[in-house]
Amino acid sequence: MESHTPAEAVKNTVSAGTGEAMTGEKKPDVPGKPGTGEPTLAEPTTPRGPLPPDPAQGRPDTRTPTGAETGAPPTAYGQQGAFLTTAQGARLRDTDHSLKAGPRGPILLQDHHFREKITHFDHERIPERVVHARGAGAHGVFTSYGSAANLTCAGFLREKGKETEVFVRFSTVLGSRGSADTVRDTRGFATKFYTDEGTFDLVGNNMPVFFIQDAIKFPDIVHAAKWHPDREIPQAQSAHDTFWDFVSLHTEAQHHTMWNMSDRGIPRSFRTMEGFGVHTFRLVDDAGGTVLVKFHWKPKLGVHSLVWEEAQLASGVDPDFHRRDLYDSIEAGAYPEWELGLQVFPDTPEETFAGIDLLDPTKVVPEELAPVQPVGKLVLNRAPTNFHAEVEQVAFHLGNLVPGIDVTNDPLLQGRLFSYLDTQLTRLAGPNFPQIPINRPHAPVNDMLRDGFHQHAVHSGVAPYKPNSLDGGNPFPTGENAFLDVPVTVTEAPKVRDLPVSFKDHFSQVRLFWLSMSPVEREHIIRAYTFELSKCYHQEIRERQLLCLANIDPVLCERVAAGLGLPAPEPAIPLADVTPSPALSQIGRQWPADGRIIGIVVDETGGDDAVAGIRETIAGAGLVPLIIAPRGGKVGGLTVHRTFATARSIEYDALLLAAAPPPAADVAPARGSSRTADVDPRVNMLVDECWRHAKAIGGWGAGAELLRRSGLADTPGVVTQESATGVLAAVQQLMAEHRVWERFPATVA
Ligand code: HDE
Repeated sequence: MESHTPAEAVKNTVSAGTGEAMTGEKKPDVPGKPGTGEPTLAEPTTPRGPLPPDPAQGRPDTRTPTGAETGAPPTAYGQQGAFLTTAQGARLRDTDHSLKAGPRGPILLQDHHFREKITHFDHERIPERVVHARGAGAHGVFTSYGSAANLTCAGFLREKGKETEVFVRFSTVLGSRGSADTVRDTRGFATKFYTDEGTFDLVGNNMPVFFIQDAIKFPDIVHAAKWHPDREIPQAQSAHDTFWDFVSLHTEAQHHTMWNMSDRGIPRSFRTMEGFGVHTFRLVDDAGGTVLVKFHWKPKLGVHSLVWEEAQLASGVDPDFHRRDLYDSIEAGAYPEWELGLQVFPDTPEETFAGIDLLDPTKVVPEELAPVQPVGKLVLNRAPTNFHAEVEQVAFHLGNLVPGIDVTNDPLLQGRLFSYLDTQLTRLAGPNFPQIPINRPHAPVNDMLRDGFHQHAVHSGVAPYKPNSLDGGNPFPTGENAFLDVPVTVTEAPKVRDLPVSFKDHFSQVRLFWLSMSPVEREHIIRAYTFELSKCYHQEIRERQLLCLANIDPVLCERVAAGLGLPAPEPAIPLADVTPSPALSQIGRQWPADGRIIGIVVDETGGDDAVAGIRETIAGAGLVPLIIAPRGGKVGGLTVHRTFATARSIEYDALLLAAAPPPAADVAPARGSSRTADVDPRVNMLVDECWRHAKAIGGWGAGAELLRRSGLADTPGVVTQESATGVLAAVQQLMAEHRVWERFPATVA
C-alpha cells in the first residue's frame, strides 16, 4: 500500500481542480462540446493521495466464533488500503458515472460496479424490531461491588472490583424506527454483559410491571397498542381506541397502564430512568444454594421526567431528544451511571414474598418490604462507532444466561425465552447473528453450530458432532464453571391453559401505586388518562376504562370522568386496603445535577462581565452551560451555542437571564400590550415556557428587571438578585429537586 500523509493527500486531491469534490480525478470531456484536447474517456490519473482509510472503519476481528485467529488474509475484509475498490477488491477509476452507451445514452447492463453499488444500497435496511424499534445504545463498563458473592457464582457479580464490558440499548416500545423519542410509552433498558463466562443479557424496561401475565397474549397487546392496521396511525402513541379497548377489557394490564400514564411514561432522559428486570430470577451460589431476585437499575442522577407539554414539544422540535442527550452527555464526559441492585427473596416452594406472588409480572414488591441492595455500578462511556452495526444489529435474548443466574417459571418470562431467538432469524437473516461483532461473546466460544446464512467462521475439523473419535473427541463438556439448570421440582399437575389464582388480583397494586404518588404526580396521572381517553372515539371504551378507574380510586375516577364530561361509575369491587410505597414516587428527594444543562440568555454585547465567569463556574461544577444569543458566532467574545431561533425550554434544566435583549429587526413584534414588548418575543416565549415547565429561572441586572416586569419575579423558583454568582447558587440548589413543583399546587391530596 502506498502511504501518504493526510496533508499531502488533501493537497493532491484538491489540486486536480476539476470541480469534482475530492475525487482527485478529471471529469471526462463531453464529445461534441468544444474540446479541450483531453480524450473522451478519462485517463487513469492514478491519484497519488486519497485520504487513508478511517481507522474507525477497520476490519472486524479475524477471530472465529471459537476465538481462534482465522489466519485469513486481510484482503478478505472491506475498508482497507487507500483506494476505492469494488466489493471484490478491484480498484475503481470512477464511481460518479454509470457506464452508458455514449454520454446521452442508456445505462449498460454490463456495468457491474453500478449494479453492485445499487444492489447493496437497495438492501441496506434490515427489518426493524417488531417492538422496541426506536432506540439508541452505548458501550460501557460494569464494575462489581462483590456484595453478591454469597448469592451467586456468576463471576461478574461475585468478584469485587471485577470489570465487565457492556452494551446497553434503550428504546421506546410502540413507535417505528424513525419515531420521536419523547412519546408517552414504556422504555426498554436492555443490557448485554460480555462476561468471561459467556454473555448475560438483562432485557428489562423502565417500569417494573408488564401488561400481561402470559406470553401468549403478547401479540394481542402489541396489535392493540401499535397503530390501527387500516391507516397505520397513530404512530408511537397509546392515545387511541384499540389500546384502551384492550386494556379496559383485559384488566391485568391496568397496573402497567397506570405506570405509563404516570411521569415514568415520559422520562427526562435515558440517564434519569430506573431499569427493572421485571421478572423474578433465580441466583445460584457455589454450593448450589438458590435465592429468588428482582433486578433494579438505579440512576445516579435520580429518576426524572419531562412535563407533558415538553414531551409534545420535543417530538417536533427535537425528535432525537433522548438519543442526543445520551451521546452529548457521553461526549461531555458526564457519563450516565446506574447502580445495579437486587431485591432478594428466599427460594420457597410457594415462590411468594409478603403475600406477593413472585411469578406474577404485574406485581411489584415494595422496596420498603425488600430493600434494593446494590451489587455493582454501570457507567456508559462510549457511543457507538456505527449505529447500524451496533445499535441496529445488537440482538438481546433472555436465554443468554451465565452460570449463577437462572430463570423462573414466570409464564411471561418462559414465553420470552422462545421469542428473542426466533425474531432474530428474520431480523438478522439467519442463525449466525451471534457472529456479528456487537453480538460476539467476549468469552471463548466452541460450539458445534455449523454453516447457515452469513457464516463468518472457517471452521476446521471434520467431526462437528458428539460423540466423535475423529476430532479426538473434542470439544468436551465440563462441569467446571458450567451453566447449571437448577433442578427445581416441577409439581405433578394436569396440563392446563390456566394461571394461578393469585394472578387474578388486578387492582390492589394499581391502587398501591396511585396512593404512593405525591399530589403533583397524581395530578399528572389524572391529566394523562383524561388526555388519552379524550383521543378515543368510542364512548363505550371510555366508559369501560372509567369502570376500571373506579376500582382503583374514586378521586382518580371522578376527576378523569369530569374531564371527559361523563358520570363517574361506582367501583365493582371493594377498594383494596394497601400500604403506600414512598419509594415509587419520583418527587421529594435531592439529586446531583451533573451533566444538567443551564441556558444563559445574553444580548448582542454578550451580557455583562459576569457571564464568562458564571459559565466557567457552571462547567466546573460538572454542568453544561449553553449561551443563548440573538445570532450565531461570537457575542462579546463568548461563543454562542444556541440562537433565539433554536432555543426552546425543552433543552434546559434551568435558565439564567444576563440581559433583556431587544426584538431582532427580522422578528415580528409581540402583538397586544405586554409589559415586556421591548424584549425579543422569542426570549419572552423561552422564559414563559421555562416557567410553565417548572424550571428554575434566575436573572441579574437587566435580566432580573425583565423577570420583574414579566410579573414572574416573586413566584416560586424564580431568583432575582444583583449578584450573578448569588443567582447561580440559588438556581443550582433548586435544580437538586429537578423542578419547581410549587408553581402548580395540586388539587388532589
Ligand atoms: Fe420484549 N421483545 N417481549 N419485553 N423486549 C423484543 O426482540 C417479547 C417483554 C424488551 O433493544 C423483541 O429483538 C415477548 C417484557 C426490550 O433490542 C421480541 C414478550 C420486557 C426489547 C420481544 C415480551 C421486554 C424487547 C423484538 C412477552 C421487559 C428491546 C425485537 C412474553 C422485561 C431489545 C427483539 C433491544 C424486544 C418479545 C415482553 C423488554 C419480539 C414475546 C416483559 C427492552 O422478541
